[in-house]
Amino acid sequence: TILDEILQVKRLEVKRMLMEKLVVSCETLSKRPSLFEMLQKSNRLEVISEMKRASPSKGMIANEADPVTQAKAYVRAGAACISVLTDTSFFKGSFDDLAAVSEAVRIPLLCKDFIIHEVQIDRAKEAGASVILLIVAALDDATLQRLHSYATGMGLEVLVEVHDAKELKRALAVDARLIGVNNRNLRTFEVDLARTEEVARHFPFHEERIFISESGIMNAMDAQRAAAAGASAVLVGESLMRSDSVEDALRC
Ligand code: IGP
Repeated sequence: TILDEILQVKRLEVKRMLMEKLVVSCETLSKRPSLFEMLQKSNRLEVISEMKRASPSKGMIANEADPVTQAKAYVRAGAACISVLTDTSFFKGSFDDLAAVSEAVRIPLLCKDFIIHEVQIDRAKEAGASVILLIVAALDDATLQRLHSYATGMGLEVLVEVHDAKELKRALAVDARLIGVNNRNLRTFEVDLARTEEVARHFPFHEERIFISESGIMNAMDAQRAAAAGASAVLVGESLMRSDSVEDALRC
């Protein structure tokens, strides 16, 4: 599957990263507000807006997009958080994109990648991210636990991505507080907003946890559907990248 293919490339990337020396001086990194706290306090549906040039399922989306221009437009339009894809092989993003956006905005910043090793978390932090993504489908329980603790231990927030109730259980087992349902199946690319409703049925809303709906949100109706299922935020890439006016797209 495409997920297996991506993970194979990631293992090579990690090998390369491990050979490069990296000094992360945490003190010099400016602190961003907490995404968790922000979403907990908010009483409206928030948007995590994504910088996404291309994807394996859609091919080219916005190849010429400038990450800084895009991120600034997202902030003006009221985004709660900016997500930057840092994968190069499949999504045409980079850690340089993340670093550039980091310089330009002060709001929470999500490093969107297929993280399988600590060295990628070091990179994310160095490039200015305050949140990282961990995909349950890409990790075994022990690795998920280890990477989750590693990231939180260095002051990063973690968005744990699930696709069904079984994966939700695994996310809860590592005590994930930010949990995202990916409406897109990373193995088949099938997108179905009913994933959000299905996982919501099993979500412990009474606990201090945040529920986020990711992918395939194309319009206000989709966003409302996610909100009705209990989502505090939606993670939106493609439809914002294709929109002529991000502000208009986010206003509704
Ligand atoms: C955004 P969309 O359909 O609005 O472009 O989706 C985001 O949810 C998607 O890019 C995504 C993703 C991921 C990408 C969700 N989880 C994991 C890469 C890896």
